[in-house]
Amino acid sequence: MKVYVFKSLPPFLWGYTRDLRALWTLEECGIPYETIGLDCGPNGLADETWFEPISPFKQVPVIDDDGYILTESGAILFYLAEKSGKLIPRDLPARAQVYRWGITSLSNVELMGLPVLLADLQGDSNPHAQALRPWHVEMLGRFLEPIDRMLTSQAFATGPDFTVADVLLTCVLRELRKTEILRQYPHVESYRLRCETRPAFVKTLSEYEDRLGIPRGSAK
Ligand SMILES: N[C@@H](CCC(=O)N[C@@H](CS)C(=O)NCC(=O)O)C(=O)O
Repeated sequence: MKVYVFKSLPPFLWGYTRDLRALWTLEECGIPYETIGLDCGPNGLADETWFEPISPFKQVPVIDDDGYILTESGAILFYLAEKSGKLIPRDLPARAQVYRWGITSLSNVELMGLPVLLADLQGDSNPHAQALRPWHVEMLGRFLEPIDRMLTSQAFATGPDFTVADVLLTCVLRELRKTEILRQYPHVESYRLRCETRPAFVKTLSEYEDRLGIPRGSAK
């Protein structure tokens, strides 16, 4: 398996990029892989025209499974879980819960969380994002409050077992890790930190930092 990832990034993106979730899942699933490293330029990957036939929007992550190419982090994670039979149960209703919480992570939590991150990264240079930030924070609460309650009685997103939905939810929550928001949802925050202690995540993050040539701990 080949996976397209970043090998250079500006500091403000360290630890936020979505290649991390694909790499973490590969580790959790025990799938051997090699990385193809891309440099993130001033326009991201927009100038990498050679990359367009592989990734239509010229974005990472992308996997190449013996010639089968797949983009979109959510699709990649479900594919890796299904392929390995790990991080996803066999039973259809239980499997559907994994899809449900993975999709919730992307389409509810990340949808409202990412604009908050972008507002913080762009600061005063983007007054429109600043103006909308409080609304995005409020909308996030609509999702994080019930998730916080849910995590008082179960360890992970779908119940007692860690699944690929937890990789997605944790990575999406990481986008908010330097904001004030997660402090308001203590069970969500302790869940995120607990998931990040998993050996596969620790290994992935260390290798991510080494690949970028940045100090250990700086993408945490
Ligand atoms: N919806 C896509 C988004 C992928 C995405 O935004 N990738 C970013 C890194 S996190 C990227 O490649 N940025 C470079 C660019 O857009 O030029 C996914 O989940 O995979």
